[in-house]
Amino acid sequence: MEISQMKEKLMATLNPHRYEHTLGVSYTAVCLAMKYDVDLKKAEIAGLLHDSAKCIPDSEKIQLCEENSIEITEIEREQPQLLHAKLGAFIAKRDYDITNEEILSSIVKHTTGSENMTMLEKIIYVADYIEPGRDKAKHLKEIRKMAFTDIDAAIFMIMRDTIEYLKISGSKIDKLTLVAYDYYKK
Ligand code: DGI
Ligand code: FE
Ligand code: FE
Repeated sequence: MEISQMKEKLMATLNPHRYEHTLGVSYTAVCLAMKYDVDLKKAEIAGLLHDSAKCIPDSEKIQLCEENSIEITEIEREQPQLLHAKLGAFIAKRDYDITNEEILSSIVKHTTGSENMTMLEKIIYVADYIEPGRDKAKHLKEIRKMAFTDIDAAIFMIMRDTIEYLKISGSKIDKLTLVAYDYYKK
């Protein structure tokens, strides 16, 4: 599928705010891919599709997982919005004909991160946080700069600030998020 066709489809399934965010993540991912020698097209597509399931209502997210044998963890059942990562990969495959496993796994991991990420996974995780439309997170200026000098250090800062934010807002933290943080702390 052509990029332009993907964009049209996304525009029809996301709200305007989410669509703009998606474009921001896509071109930020391309910039990072230039810096870190990753295939530009894969970065562009993964950025475009990473939140493709974001605007599905929570009850439908659960239903879609159940119908398609996608495992739902305990925390995902409590916080169904977390499922948009796994479901994003499902939608990318089903509705956008994406079969490339590197792209699909970067979508699956974009919310919690994980240990030992591939460079494309790192790029999507970071681009999601630093794209120009973001303005609320702490330390954005430093993290944006760090993303282009030491991407692992940027990942550490993002995980640190995300966990702090989740603690302050009283949200449960996914084990994957904590395991990933432990890994990038070193
Ligand atoms: O989908 P986006 O908003 O672009 O970004 P995202 O996929 O990183 O999702 C962001 C939200 O996910 C943010 O409000 C923090 C939340 N999140 C990330 N890790 C965890 C989490 N929420 C919970 N409850 N537990 C986590 O471990
Ligand atoms: Fe997301
Ligand atoms: Fe996002």
